[in-house]
Amino acid sequence: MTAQVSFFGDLEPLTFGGSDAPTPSSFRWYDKDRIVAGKRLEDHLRFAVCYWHSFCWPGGDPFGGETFLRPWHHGSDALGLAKQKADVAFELFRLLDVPYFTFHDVDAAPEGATLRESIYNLDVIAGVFEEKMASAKVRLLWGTANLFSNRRYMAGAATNPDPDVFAYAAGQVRAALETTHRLGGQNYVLWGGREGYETLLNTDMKRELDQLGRFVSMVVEHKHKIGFQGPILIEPKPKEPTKHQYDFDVATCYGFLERYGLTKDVKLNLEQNHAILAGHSFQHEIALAQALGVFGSLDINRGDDLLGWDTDQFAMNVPEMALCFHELLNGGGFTTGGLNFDAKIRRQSIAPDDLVIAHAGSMDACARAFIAAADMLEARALTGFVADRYAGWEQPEAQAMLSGQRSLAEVADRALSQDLNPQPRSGRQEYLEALVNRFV
Ligand code: XLS
Ligand code: NI
Ligand code: NI
Repeated sequence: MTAQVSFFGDLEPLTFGGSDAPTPSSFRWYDKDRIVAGKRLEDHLRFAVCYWHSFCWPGGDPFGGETFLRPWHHGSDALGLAKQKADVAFELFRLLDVPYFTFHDVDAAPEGATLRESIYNLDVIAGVFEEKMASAKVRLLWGTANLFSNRRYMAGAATNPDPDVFAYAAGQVRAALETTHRLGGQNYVLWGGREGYETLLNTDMKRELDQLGRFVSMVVEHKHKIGFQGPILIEPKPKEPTKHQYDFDVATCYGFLERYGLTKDVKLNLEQNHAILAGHSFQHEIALAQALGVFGSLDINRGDDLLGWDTDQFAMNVPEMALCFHELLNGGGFTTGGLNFDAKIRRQSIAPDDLVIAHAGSMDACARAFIAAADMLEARALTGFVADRYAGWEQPEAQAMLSGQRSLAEVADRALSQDLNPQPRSGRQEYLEALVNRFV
């Protein structure tokens, strides 16, 4: 038959086979129809396969070039190769039975010699996607534009000192947003890959932040103009490629969105490895984004404990993820977001089915972690303890302090008149850690 069948050999679509099922031909934990916390697992987890790491990255590192030798990376007919790549991509989506995928403009379609030509190419491939999606299950979780690889963006896209670069980026984003809309995308992502700086010796930071604020506002205005329903998502990352990224972490992004009046339309796409680079846990970033009302979606992957960069490995650590999913579920789970595998196989994983095994293994790990999280939540193992810990704040006098009905002097006077002498209580961390281990 076609190229896609021969690329993955004779693999059949994966199905749930139970915990003793042989890998990689079955899922052991990801039973998509299992009802967990009131919903099918598939509808909770909303897995997406990303285009860039799986089908575009050739397996290079700073010391060595391509290891994968994908057939669609070699040849001169750029659009033909992009179509071949789409065949393989949709074959992987089918084998994994995933509900979503994600892509950058330049992952899907070759960059042309001009902006106009690039937009034409994207349009052609969007047509190919549309045709494939008509008979496939897979839907688009989000689209995005790559505003960081081309050398024109070396000093930033929206934050570039040259306004023509800002305009060029607007050209790419308009096309990518409209393509995302055309394909029924649920969100649109802006990762500020080059929106940061290397040295203040050549940088006007205030000006660059204002440029970025205006750029994101323009994207929001355009989203409304074309009737795109989903949120715009920005993606925090503290460093790499630039030394100082303007979208450092959740707290920094929230400050940025507040300053430019964007919190209503823009939410956050959080990534595990980025959280670690920022000196946080993923769990912390999820909980904070939810607390601030800007939670959007997740890029699921894993950093390496010993390496200080964005290794983007497939997430496999069940106990760690269980705590993240506990936050996710406790905050109500996804609405338009999902779990996007912003993850790449290692450069020695050169067999075609390594792509299948990596995704399936991580889907299983996520499912297992999610089930543990749902059990923990149902038992109120952690939430019950936390509610008790703060129970004093439910008392009328405490509520009055919080709601602005008491001044500092009134509160202070009460502490004196009642001769308050509060006694510390144990935080019971080890008790709780041991409790978590009963579920994972
Ligand atoms: C890179 C980012 C990127 C975004 C999409 O570190 O994670 O892959 O998710 O541009
Ligand atoms: Ni990402
Ligand atoms: Ni990343």
